[in-house]
Amino acid sequence: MVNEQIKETYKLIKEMKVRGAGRIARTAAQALRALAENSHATTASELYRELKEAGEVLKSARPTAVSLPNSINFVISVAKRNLDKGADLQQLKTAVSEASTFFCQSSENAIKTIGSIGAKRVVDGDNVMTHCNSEAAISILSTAHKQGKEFDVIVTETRPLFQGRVTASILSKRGLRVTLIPDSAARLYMHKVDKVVVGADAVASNGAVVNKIGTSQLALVAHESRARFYVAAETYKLSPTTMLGELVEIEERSPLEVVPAPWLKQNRKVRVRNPAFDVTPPEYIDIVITERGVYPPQGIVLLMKELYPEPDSLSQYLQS
Ligand code: RI2
Repeated sequence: MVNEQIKETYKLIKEMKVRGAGRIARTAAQALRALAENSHATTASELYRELKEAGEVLKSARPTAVSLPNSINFVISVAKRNLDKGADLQQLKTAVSEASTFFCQSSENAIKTIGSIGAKRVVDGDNVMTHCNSEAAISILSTAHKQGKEFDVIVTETRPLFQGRVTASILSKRGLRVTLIPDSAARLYMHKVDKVVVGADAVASNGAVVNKIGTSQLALVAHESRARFYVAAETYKLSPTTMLGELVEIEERSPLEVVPAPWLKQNRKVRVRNPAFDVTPPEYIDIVITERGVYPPQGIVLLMKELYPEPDSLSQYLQS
């Protein structure tokens, strides 16, 4: 039985009270840390079993963002290594706590680094479009703004949960010039757009990017309009199991996020679908901006192989 805190974290992630691929990864790592610190386990093996069980529960909260299993696998792989080396209970607790802190700090640093790398691609006079709410994409735009670059940002509102409003509000409060548009207006505005910058929930080994629903439509329209299409993705968004042929599962959420309950009742025969993500093929992406540098989508597999040499075992991500 997993403890209350893990159940609470599961709920927060599932109900999207905590959302954004990077944020859910850090939240899961922190939950494992809290579990280790507060556990009543009497042996290291018992604690390890608790961590594994909690990890599986947390991973099941949302199926698409690969940052979630990557962060959990990282913390648990450190625990496993320590257990195998004969760590006692206290040593295991310390190792888990340090691994969690390390993951969270690396994540924050990655977002900053992506900001400074990506900001080089923003120039005075640009019109930059972004979609949904991505810390990595926001980092690029905010960094470019801090550097004194003068540009405009167009934010799509991102139905059904309107996370684009969150982005518009953050950027506007930071002093950027922001226009919010409905998703359906993207093509109308694309002719003035120079660059589109979006985040990622998962990057597959062929360079395809899974991100918030509507991203692939934007990419298609950007391609038609010859606007550049940039993806900002920390390396824990790379999906190692796609190298083994696994597909990224697209989360389908409740129809009640799309239409209210009374409407659904009155229109029982209408099937309402609510896929949370879509897949943008590599040919519509110019570059993937990671904290390890800028990659063409077709080259991302090289980085993936380096960071995840054993894709089907516990993640090697960030291990020294
Ligand atoms: P960062 C979000 O998913 C959006 O799809 C966003 O583009 C992506 O995670 C990456 O966000 P959701 O959790 O990690 O809102 O860059 O469904 O913040």
